[in-house]
Amino acid sequence: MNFKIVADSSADMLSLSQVDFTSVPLKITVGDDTYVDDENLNVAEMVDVLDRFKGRSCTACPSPQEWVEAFGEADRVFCVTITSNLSGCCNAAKIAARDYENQHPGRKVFVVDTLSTGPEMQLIVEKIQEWILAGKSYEMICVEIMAYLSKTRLMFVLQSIKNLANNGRVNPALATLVGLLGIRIVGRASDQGTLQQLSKSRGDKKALAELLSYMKELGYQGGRVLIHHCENLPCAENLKKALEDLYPKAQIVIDAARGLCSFYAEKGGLLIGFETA
Ligand code: X90
Repeated sequence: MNFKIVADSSADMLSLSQVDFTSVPLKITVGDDTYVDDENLNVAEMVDVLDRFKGRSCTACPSPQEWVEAFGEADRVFCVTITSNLSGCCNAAKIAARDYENQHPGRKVFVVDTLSTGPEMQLIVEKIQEWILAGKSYEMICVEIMAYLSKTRLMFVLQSIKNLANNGRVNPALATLVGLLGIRIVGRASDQGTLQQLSKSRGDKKALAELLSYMKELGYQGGRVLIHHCENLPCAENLKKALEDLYPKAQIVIDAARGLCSFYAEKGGLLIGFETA
């Protein structure tokens, strides 16, 4: 029985070390150019172009066909998607799963709607890998994924929500904050998988303090943390240091966001996925 993990590119993962893995890219259209969010994308260059671009830009999720191709020849697939409340990804994956199972009787696909994105998706993918390596059954892993998901959270600190607002991904009240210089929006993925603003702060220092106190409030007690940043390594490192001071045993990993998350989180944005107790 061979296992495979497939995730859309909003997980910010290009590969996985020990289990068969494929990232299925979303696409980002900026004026007449379309960027495919795969290993060939130069994220820094795209972010730079976006920074200067004044016209319309948007994103698109993979088609069911693209998902099916990624499932390959696996007997058991764990398919991890971005929140179904902000993207058609999960819906396309569910159609793909049904087609795949019909075309290959006996094979199975478990679609996980993470109601989140970025580093929280990565936490889940890595956990599934751990369980596969530990020899757990497909059925067992399906059950455990849902339990694990209820213990992980996603928070974010954004300097701009222009792209989220222009693409109708935040509520209009939040969208009015667009472009306020020096303002940081601290928020979380809500239980419905939408953006929920928790506070507005002026400057990075205050935003990080807010973030830390909300992490605690949401149940963080020193578990695993993944920080994905869009061109903002200094801020990610400050957060890592602050967390290590408070939780010396915490396992914290920093990584750069790939295309989709960089498009929406924008320059300076941080996404933080973490485990609660
Ligand atoms: O289908 C598509 O075109 C993709 C649309 C994705 C829209 C939202 C992406 C958000 C990326 C921004 C901050 C974190 C938000 C967390 C909410 C669950 C990252």
